[in-house]
Amino acid sequence: SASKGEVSLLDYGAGNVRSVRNAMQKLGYTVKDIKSPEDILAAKKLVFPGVGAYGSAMDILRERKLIEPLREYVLDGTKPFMGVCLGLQLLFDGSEESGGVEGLGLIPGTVTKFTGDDLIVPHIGWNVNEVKRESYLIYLQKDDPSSASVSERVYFVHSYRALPNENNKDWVLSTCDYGSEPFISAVQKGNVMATQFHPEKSGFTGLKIFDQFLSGGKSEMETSSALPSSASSDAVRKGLAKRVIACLDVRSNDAGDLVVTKGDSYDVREKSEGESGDVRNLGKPVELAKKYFDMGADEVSFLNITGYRDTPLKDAPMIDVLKLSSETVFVPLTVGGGIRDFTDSNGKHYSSLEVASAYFASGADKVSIGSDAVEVAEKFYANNEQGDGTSSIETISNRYGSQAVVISIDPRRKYETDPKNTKNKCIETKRKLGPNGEKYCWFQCTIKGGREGRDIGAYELAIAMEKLGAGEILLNCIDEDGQGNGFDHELVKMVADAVKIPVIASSGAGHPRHFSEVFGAVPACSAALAAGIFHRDEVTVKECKEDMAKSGLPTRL
Ligand code: 1PR
Repeated sequence: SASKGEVSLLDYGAGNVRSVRNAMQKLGYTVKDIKSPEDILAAKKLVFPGVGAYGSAMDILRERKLIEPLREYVLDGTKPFMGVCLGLQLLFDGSEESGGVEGLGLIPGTVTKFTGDDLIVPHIGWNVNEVKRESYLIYLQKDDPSSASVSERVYFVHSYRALPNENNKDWVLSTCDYGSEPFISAVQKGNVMATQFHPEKSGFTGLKIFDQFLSGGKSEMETSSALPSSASSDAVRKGLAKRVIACLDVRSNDAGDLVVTKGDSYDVREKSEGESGDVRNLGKPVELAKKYFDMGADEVSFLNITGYRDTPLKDAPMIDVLKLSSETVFVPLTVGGGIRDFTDSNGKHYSSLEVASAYFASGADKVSIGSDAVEVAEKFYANNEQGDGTSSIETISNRYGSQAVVISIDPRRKYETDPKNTKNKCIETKRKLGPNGEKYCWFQCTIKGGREGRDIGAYELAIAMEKLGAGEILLNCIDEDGQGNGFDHELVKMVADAVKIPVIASSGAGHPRHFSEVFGAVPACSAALAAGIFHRDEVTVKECKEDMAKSGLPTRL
């Protein structure tokens, strides 16, 4: 079909901008890259997705002499401008991020870090906007002028935010409630618009916001399910939703094809006559990712489960899986497996930062680090609870932001007759006693997909990772993996109560009610992930969410 016209994209190379590009292309626009200061002033429509840290973004814009043309374009105001995330924050006077930095100075106010008692930061996930004034943007419109209306949920991921005040109130289009006070979630004045949330990660709702803005309010996309049904209770419709994540464990099978597989307690081979058989094949990664997006999954994760031994950059299939998936999946994508330093067979060294960068450039929003995190945590404790600045966690989070760094923990229950027998945090278990009736247990971290146990617990690892700059914990459990008996609430509670970053419960989902149960038992748990039940078509994402809504949990339906 004919192009709807040209959109210029300002990609300064600091993170996943591929998804924004893919969204424009999917909407029928031709994307032109900004290469020089002149390109900005020549643009007909300009999209500015900000990624990474505030200070380094300003540094790059300054080096490339883009600050003045950007200011001029926005101040002129005759052509459409759309900023996303940091692309909104940079419009303000400045930010306290990166030790206090000046911004573009186009909107009054300073961007500050979230505050609030026991608040989980980063603010990651699907939240609602409260719309402050009329807008032609149907997903951000005030349908009931007498009271503020709540829009459909959209995807946020950030630790800093701008607050509404007297001086910027004519800019504020919507706010979102999180932390001690509502923050600015969208601004608009004439042709200039910016969102703190990510339209390119907000499913069809987000695509429609882009489309409406870029076409001046004339989106041709289906708009029937515009606003959330007010039939569900406020508890379900409002606030940060508990996320449901679909996970794809990916590896090559014996024929060399990349397949989605699934283990029982991490054993992914079919059982045949006492011998281990073929690698279980549950489908193709790109197709399944699209299927889960269409089913309403809030995020999709790929774990390259042989990443500990394969060299990930040579392992081009994972890069291709991401590139292809990000063309059809408009929710966040995480990739894990093999995020660490390595030297290839030709003796060339790659840093974990380079490995992660290749994944971000291919469409990943977050990378997940497993084995390497355990070794980094051991060094952290040996070094007086300090990092040395060189680890994968520190380098990737410094460059791309903490929200881009997920720690995948693969713990296994270790039973003790006496908690004093281990230096690691031990609980008295009610879930399941040990093989000899032991009452106490801790959760031992493993590396290399559970093949090697280390003398550090999931609790200790999570605390170390938060201190080093990780933004989220993906908490697996080898004992429960593939068992279908529900999540290990004792483990999830122990870790979720220990850190202020979001924790994703994983391993053991066998029924829709298991999601409601873990969120009910552990209010600090932000998300829950499942693999087997979705791959085997036993349970749909929708069934999980309906059960959550019935239990009064904030849910993106
Ligand atoms: O150590 O940084 O290279 O990362 C390797 C990654 O691969 C880690 O995130 C590790 O969790 C994962 N991994 C390694 N071996 C396996 C395996 O299964 N043999 N899979 C593996 C981990 C666990 C979950 C699973 C849930 C839910 N899979 O992701 O999806 O347990 O399953 P369920 O709902 O069916 O119970 P590195």
